[in-house]
Amino acid sequence: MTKLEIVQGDITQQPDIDAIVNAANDLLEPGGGVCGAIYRAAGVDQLDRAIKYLYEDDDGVSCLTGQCVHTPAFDLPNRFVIHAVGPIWPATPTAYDRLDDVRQLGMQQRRETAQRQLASAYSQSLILADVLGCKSVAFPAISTGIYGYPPEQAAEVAAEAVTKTVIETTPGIELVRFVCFDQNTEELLRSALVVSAVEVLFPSDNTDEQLTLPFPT
Ligand code: AR6
Repeated sequence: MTKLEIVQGDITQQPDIDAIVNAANDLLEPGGGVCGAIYRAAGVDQLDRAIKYLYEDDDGVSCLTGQCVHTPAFDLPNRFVIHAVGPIWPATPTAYDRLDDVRQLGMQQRRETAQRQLASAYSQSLILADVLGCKSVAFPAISTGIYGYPPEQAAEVAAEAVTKTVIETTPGIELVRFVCFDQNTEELLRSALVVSAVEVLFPSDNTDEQLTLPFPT
């Protein structure tokens, strides 16, 4: 059984965790927020060199949104950094939308895509950590900073994706820690985890079945 923990703190200060997750960008470049903190703590030059050495091809370095790659953690006290690319929240119609009707998906569909990509960033990180033999993983609140994903919705997606993945796919992971930078994120995640745990353990599909079961006469 996997233990899920929520703490308030800094993702770079989790010495008892095997793999910490970076809220990366799709070019895997050093950035601000969590990404900047992780690069500084790991050592900017060595992390940057590792990324290029491991993942550069003729088109440069990139990682699809919703996917992840890993590097050593270098000067961080962890074994690995998993660089997961969360989605940018589609907030307002862009010039691109107005110009290109044919390829325009519509705001609702783009938000649904972002939701799937965010869930994937969490579940793929856990699957990769499991493949790497990690027993513990720490996540920041991916996409809720510079990428603008609304924190409440992001907490629901994170809670559901992690709960489902550890139960269905990566039971070998013993500890998942959500490291929240502020109290609001922590509270949102705490509520979302309670809801998703109940939903995963008692799926609503079964409720009707249970209610309509014939009673013995
Ligand atoms: N530890 C834990 N959480 C943190 C820390 C920290 N040290 N620092 C910030 N947060 P963000 P994103 C919280 O912007 O939205 C980067 O430039 C923060 O308060 O780091 O996925 C990348 O390179 C927020 O709740 O990630 C990308 O270009 C959450 O972590 C882009 O930003 C995520 O904020 C990714 O944006």
